[in-house]
Parts: sequence; structure tokens; C-alpha cells
Amino acid sequence: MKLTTKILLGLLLGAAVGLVLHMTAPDLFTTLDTYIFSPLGTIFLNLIKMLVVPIVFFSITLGVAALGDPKKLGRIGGKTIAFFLGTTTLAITIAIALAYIFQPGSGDFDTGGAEYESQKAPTVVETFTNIIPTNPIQAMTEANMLQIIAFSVFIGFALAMLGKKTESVMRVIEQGNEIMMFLVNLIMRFAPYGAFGLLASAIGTMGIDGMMAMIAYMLVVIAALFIHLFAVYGSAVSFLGKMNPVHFFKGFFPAATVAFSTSSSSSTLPVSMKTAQENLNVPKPISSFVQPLGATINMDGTAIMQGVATIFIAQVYGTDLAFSQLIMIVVVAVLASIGTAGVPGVGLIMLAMVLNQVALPVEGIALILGIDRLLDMTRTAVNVYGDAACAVVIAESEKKHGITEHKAAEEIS
Ligand code: DAS
Repeated sequence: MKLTTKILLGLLLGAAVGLVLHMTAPDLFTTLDTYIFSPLGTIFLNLIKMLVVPIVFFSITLGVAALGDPKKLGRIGGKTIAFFLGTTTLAITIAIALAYIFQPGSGDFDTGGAEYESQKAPTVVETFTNIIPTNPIQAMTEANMLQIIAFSVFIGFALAMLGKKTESVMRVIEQGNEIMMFLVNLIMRFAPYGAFGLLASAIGTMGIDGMMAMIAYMLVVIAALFIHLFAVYGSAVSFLGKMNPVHFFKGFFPAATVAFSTSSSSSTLPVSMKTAQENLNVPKPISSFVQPLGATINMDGTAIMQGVATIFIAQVYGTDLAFSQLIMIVVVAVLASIGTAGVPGVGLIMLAMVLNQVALPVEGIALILGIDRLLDMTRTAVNVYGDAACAVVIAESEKKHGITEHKAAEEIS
């Protein structure tokens, strides 16, 4: 049986077990969650998180070194950032439009007890100035993804410029990357059990009642996610990536199941890259540059949640937003999703940044807290699909420059 099928079975079984126990034996659920479901999920999450920092360092260093001269790096970097900003802006616009059409916040919600302790989100300026690490090792110990990416870009650039002088270091990094990919394969055998534990714990905690209360909000977010996934990414890979969208969605689906299970783009990165390279034939240099960067700064699914949630909270509190405020929501949500690290639930923290920007009560986040775990799974799967779509489009656009899977760095024009 294919691994993806096993993961899907793990997810379905986990949801079923969690739901049945939530409804029939909540005490038994609590015991099983403490000793089985949560530990299974945590072990799986920790196993793949263990690889994230080394994989981001090895793959981006290799990716940048393989791209060679700064002109190519600049060209690919520019196209990548343009794709990310363009699709994220589209995502948030779709989200706001749907939230206005379907008015999910027009029902009666008890906002009395709602309170949410918003954590301090980095400002946009802080996000960008903090990218350069003053201590790369500390950046790695703290898993500061943007700083690790910046350091890896510098190292890869130096390797490209120094060429044969540092070829032994290049070999070490290539072998390090091979080791990481081997370990990804090994750890993924545990994925079905981890997916089972994660979903049993999440669904068993929330239960149907938790979902029904927020059904309108949940449906609008999921509708926006699917429209963006199929309309925007489907068009991008078809017209710009010259790839059959069905092949794209099916080929990358294994990585999406891991993203859904873990709710973490960063943790899914090892699988995302392996899947894009093997199933979508994205050249390693491009996959190694675009996907780690995307897992950190490209969060279309998160931007969609932030768009719908902001309009939902405005509706619940009876606040009419001016057009200028809607523009501010788009700009801040795009920048907030850049500052969002690819880990579970962090989109909510950045949502506080968006709400502050349009003077909406941050306490409104408490209304959507219960359902956010399930939505986080869905939007994370969209986040990683967005990174893969970008890699496919960039790969197609770079074909004329000779960047294909089988060319070594020095052969690339
Ligand atoms: N779960 C995050 C991710 O890894 C994003 C979010 O919290 O919205 O993509």
C-alpha cells in the first residue's frame, strides 16, 4: 500500500476515533489522548522537526551554489518573490470578497467571555531587519528560519564564487543533503501513525459541537482555500508552468497530506522538496531555493484565514470597514504572512497584527480559536501547494537558461 494511502487512512481513523470517543467516552478519550494520541503525534512532529534546520541549511546552500552567478540568483529570487507576493495578494482578495458575500459573522455570537492574550508579533520592519543573523549558530539553535536562509544564501554564494577552491566543502554539503533525504524517507514510514495521533487528538478535543458553532466561518475559509488552490495555482502551473494541473495536484498530494497532519510548512519541508523533485520533476537547485524560502515567507492559506477572520470579527462586533481599511488588511495580511514562520498556529499570532492595524478588538480571535486547529491543517496544505506551484513555474521559466534536473552547477548557462 502506498505511503500516501496509509497516511490518509491514519487521518481518517484518527478523526473517527477522536469523534466517537469525544461523543461517547470523553474520560477515556482524555486518558488515551494523554498516553497514546498526543505522544504519537508529538514523536512524529519532533522527528521531522529534527531535520528542518539541517535540511534548510544544506538545501539552500546547495541550491544557491548550483545556481552559480549572482545574476541568476537575482533573476530567480526576483521571480520567486514576485510570484509569492502576487499569489498572496490574490489569496487575501478572494478571502475578503467571500467574507463580504457570505457574511459569516452576521449570526449571534457571544462576545462577552471572549478574551485572547495576543502575543507580540514582529513588526514588518523588524521582520526584514532581523533577517541577517548576528550569530548564525544561534539562529540555528533557535530555528530562526529567515536568518538560517540568509546565512545559507551567503554560504552558497561563496561556494559558487570560490568554485574548485572549496569543492571538498561542496562535497560535504552535498553528502549532508543526501543524509537528510535518507532520513526523511526513514521517518516518513512513521507518518501514518503520527497522522492518526495528531488527528485523533485534535478532533477528539474539539468534537462536532466545537465545529458546528463556527460552521459558517469554517466553510467560508475552506471555500476560499479551495478556490485559491484550484483556480490560482491550477492556472499558474497550467499557463506559466506548462504542467497539467491534475498531474500537479496528484503529484504533490503526498506532501499535502503531511502538511495537513502536522499543520507546519517548515516541518513538511523535507517531504515537500522530495515530492516536488521526484513527482513534479522540479530541478533540485530551484526546489532547494524556492521551497524553503516559501515555507517561511509564502503563506497564502494563512493570508486567506486572516482575511476571512478579520471581516468575520468586524461583522461580529458590528463594525463597518472602509475601503481604505480593506486595502490596509490586504497589505498587512500579505506582510504578516511573510513574517509567519511555518509552524502550527502561528497564523493566529499574526492575525492580531492585522486586527490591530484596522483597530478591531484582538479579543475577537477567541471566537475562532476552537476551530483554528482544523483550519490550520487545511491552510498549511494550501501553503505548501503554493510553494510547489511557484517552484514549477520558476523551473519552467528557467528552462531556457538550462536549469534542469540533470545539469551540474558548472554546466548551467
Ligand atoms: N501552520 C502554519 C504553517 O505551517 C501557518 C499558519 O499558522 O497559518 O503554514
